[in-house]
Amino acid sequence: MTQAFEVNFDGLIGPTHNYGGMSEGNIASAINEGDVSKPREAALQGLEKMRFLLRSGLKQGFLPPLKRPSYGLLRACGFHGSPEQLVAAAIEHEPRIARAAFSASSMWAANAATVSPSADTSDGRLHLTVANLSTMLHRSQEGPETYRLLRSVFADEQAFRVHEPLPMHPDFSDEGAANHVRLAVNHGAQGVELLVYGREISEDQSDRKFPARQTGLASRRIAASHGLSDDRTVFARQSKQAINAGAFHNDVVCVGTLDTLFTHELAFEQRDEVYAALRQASTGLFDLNIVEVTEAEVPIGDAITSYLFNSQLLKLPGEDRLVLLAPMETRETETTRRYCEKLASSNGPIGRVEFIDVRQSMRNGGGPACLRLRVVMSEQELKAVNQAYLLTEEKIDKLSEWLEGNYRDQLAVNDLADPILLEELEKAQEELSQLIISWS
Ligand code: SUG
Repeated sequence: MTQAFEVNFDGLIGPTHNYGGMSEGNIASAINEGDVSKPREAALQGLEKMRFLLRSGLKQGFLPPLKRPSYGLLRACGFHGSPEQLVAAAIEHEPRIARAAFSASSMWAANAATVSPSADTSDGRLHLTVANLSTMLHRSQEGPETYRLLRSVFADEQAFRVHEPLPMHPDFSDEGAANHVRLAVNHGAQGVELLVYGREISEDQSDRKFPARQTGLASRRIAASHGLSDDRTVFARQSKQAINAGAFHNDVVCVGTLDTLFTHELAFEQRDEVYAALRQASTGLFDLNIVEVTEAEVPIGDAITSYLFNSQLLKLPGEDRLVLLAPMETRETETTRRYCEKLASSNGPIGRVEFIDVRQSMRNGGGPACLRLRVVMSEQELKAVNQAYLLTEEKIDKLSEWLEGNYRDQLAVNDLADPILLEELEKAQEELSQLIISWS
């Protein structure tokens, strides 16, 4: 069995981070619409999370922000003229489109792609399918750019296969790894992949308060194109109750790694069947631990506002039990704080909880787990990946210097109309490209 590592590629938070209120069904995004954001603080919080993981002995990568504003989106929506004219006209006539064009949403790298490690795929390559993110306008522009980016990060075709997004149609709505969990005895062993969806294509949606962003069809086509084994793959439906409470992605109510699934009891529509299917799929590979949090312990509403489950569940070198890297908000919500205390004093598979400050992202509904794309890689794959995107502390220092020199302290939605902002964004982009080139 080959040794493998879980590498977290975090989305570097871009200089246009703002509170656009763009995501229906994402309660934090709706509540904070129109607030003044703090792009510099947001990006520094993200970098400090990466530094924390690196210092904990894990391998850490990053994905640069996609270029914003997206003039392509504005042109496609019928605006024309110079960049300044495009932006000014969009802000005047269709502010929602303007906000979409400026969205820094690629920071939530868990939505970049679904990833299957080479130990699970029929051709022995590591497969990544870029998510089409078709449900939300501002996110639907990410796919083609993310595809180009992932092609350059995972360029070696002997080792990696990067798939284009599924067709841009509601039948194939796909939100990437936010609806995917991989379990295994150790990272290098064959695993069980759990693909979670919110609707089937022909279903009546009238009992839904919020959109279900992933279809069963999309999940099944991804599993097939990655060459996953039927016996080791489980498809599960998110519960309507969870979606209606604001769990717009499964990773808001569930996270798993190695032999442990940490989940809210209301995460899945047919909970008992899902657990039984996971136990069946893991037979002969590992003994599955399910750490289930009940509604009585943590009401689903608290799980969603605190983001208890949008934590990173990590195996740190030298520690026997798993560590849960949770957002600060989990410590500030009574029920989740109590639950974390209980977890730490129990002798279950999760031995410790650490809290991290990613408040700027949290206010848009993005916790620690949203900010990272997990890629399980063998030694050989680690050598084959584009080294520019693997971090060291020195690179983190450089990125933090770069953003200190380029990001605004504050950004109000009205500031998007400022033509000087466009010049600043061009300069920031150019300097970041130069840095990455110097690391290639
Ligand atoms: O898609 N928020 C993102 C948050 C994504 C969280 N990702 C995971 N759960 N893995 C979303 O809803 C809000 C942007 C705004 O309103 O400006 C936003 O897109």
